[in-house]
Order: sequence, then C-alpha cells, then structure tokens
Amino acid sequence: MANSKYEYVKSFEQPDVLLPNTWIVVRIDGRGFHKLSDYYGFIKPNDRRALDLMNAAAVGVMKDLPDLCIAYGISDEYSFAFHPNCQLFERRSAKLVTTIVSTFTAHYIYLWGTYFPDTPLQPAALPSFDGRAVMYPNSRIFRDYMSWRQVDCHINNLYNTTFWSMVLQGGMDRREAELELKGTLSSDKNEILFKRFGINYNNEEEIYKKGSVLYRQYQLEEKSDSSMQEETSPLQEDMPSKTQQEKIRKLRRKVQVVVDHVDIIKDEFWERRPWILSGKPGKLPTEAKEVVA
Ligand code: DGT
Ligand code: MG
Ligand code: MG
Repeated sequence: MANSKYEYVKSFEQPDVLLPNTWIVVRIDGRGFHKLSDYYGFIKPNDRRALDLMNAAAVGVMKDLPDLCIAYGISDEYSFAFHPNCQLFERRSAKLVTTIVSTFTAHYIYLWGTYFPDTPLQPAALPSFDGRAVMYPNSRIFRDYMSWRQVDCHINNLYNTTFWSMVLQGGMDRREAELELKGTLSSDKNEILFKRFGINYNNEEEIYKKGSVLYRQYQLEEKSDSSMQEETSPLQEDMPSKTQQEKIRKLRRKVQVVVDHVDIIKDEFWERRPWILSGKPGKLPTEAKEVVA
C-alpha cells in the first residue's frame, strides 16, 4: 500500500509487549455483578447456575485459545494463564486481554439461556467483563498467585455462607449479621454454622469451597518433585518456532479440557500434572486419544 501523508499517525501507537519468559495471567472480572446478580435473582450466597455458566464460558476460551495452560475461577472472576514460552500475538498485552475478555463474554452471553432458561437476558443488564494482564517472573510466584486466589475463595465463601445463613435462616438483619461477624476467626464462623444452623462447613460443595480449575487432561503422573524444578530457560533459542507453536496448538486441541474443584495450593496438583508448569504437552490418556474436547 502506498504511503499517504496520514501514515505518520501510526507513530502514536504505543508498544505494549509483555516481558519475555514470564508467566502471563489475564484476570477478568464481571462488571457490576453485585447489581447484576440481584437483577437476575442469583441465589445467595452461591448460585450453581451462575458458576456453571462462568465455567462453561471459560472452557470455551480454553478451547479457542490452545496456548492457555490453566485457568482458575471464583465468583465473577477468572484467571487465564499463559506459559512463559507462549508467543501468542507476540505477547502484546492489549491483544491478549481484549481477545480473552471478548471471547469469554461472547461465550457467556451465548450460553446464558442454557443455564438460565427462565430468565432471559435484558438489554438493561447485559453482562460485561473487564480484564488485565499481569506478569509473574517464575513458577513459584505464579503458583503463589494461584494460591492467593484460592485462599480468597475459601475466605469469601466461609464468610458468605455464614452471613447468608444468619440472614436467611436465622432471620437476622444484614447489618446485625455483619456486625457480629466483624473480627471473627474461621473457627468462630465454623462454630456459628454448626451450632446455630447444623451446617458442617466441610460438607459444603467443593465447587464453592475450592473454586474451579480448568486444564487439559493428559495422563496423570505419579508424584515426583520435578515440577517445581522445571524453570524455563531465558534463551530465545529455546522458544518454540512458529511451526513448532502451531504443532503444539494442534496437539493441545486434541486434549479434553476438564473442570476440577481441587486444592491447587499444595504441591500434589502440580506434581501430578507436570505439563502445566513445563509448558510441554503430556501423554495423551490412552482411553481418550481421539477425544476432541
Ligand atoms: P466490579 O467488579 O468492581 O465491577 O463490581 P462487582 O459488583 O462485580 O463486585 P465484585 O467483582 O467485587 O464482586 C462480585 C459480586 O458478584 C458480588 O457482589 C457477589 C456477586 N456474585 C458472584 N457470584 C454470585 C453468586 O453465585 N450468587 C450471588 N448471589 N451473587 C454472586
Ligand atoms: Mg466484579
Ligand atoms: Mg469479582
């Protein structure tokens, strides 16, 4: 294309390439979901339909973007992680974030009717999401990020379960319940739940207590301590070429994406699924070789 006198405006575009060889986490979060959950009558404190819809939309994102190696979701948020060796969109932040946000929102809206068949979406309250990309320099810090989100899930869920039991079952005023819970420890909340409402928190559903973790289901491995030692080399020569990347994407598309509600803080999760931290495809499960998720 011929140069025009207007071409110079291109120089106003700012580069936004994320640092090489770092984990990239794109976290999206529902905009104004406090209001939206009231508008559509989400059940308090946890609406299984709303969480299943979040998970289904996230599975859609994982399938559309095979470069993603793991995702973790709670409430109205989801964290999507790219391995340090990922070269998608030359690691441009805006491209990665906007693609994930719009792909997620598209799936969320498309699937809404499956999970809320009696409550159609209204133009006055359309779900939308914001997003940001954060880099983590090594697997230990990346795992700390994931642990942080899962600890948040636990703290929020224990609080919300107790709070809503006091209000809905105990008939307490919201402010009264809030005041009583101020400064309480986990053990206090467990006791309130058990003594007043006969609820053993341990028996609550795992999806509420642990959140949802999505990954590609290769063959589980025996426990070993190799996963944390697997740090990627900073050498550019070690980065997969364009052809290698396409080959890896093809392989990943063949593997089923699973939704799990398990502990991701302890080592076991990562040791048994070394392909997540290594960024290299694992062994295909023998019985599911032909499964296209
Ligand atoms: P934001 O993110 O600053 O635009 O504002 P919000 O209102 O989205 O606030 P946020 O993201 O801190 O909190 C998530 C809200 O979503 C929270 O008020 C509770 C609501 N929510 C999420 N999942 C459920 C659910 O399963 N049931 C109900 N009742 N509410 C939920
Ligand atoms: Mg939100
Ligand atoms: Mg949120």
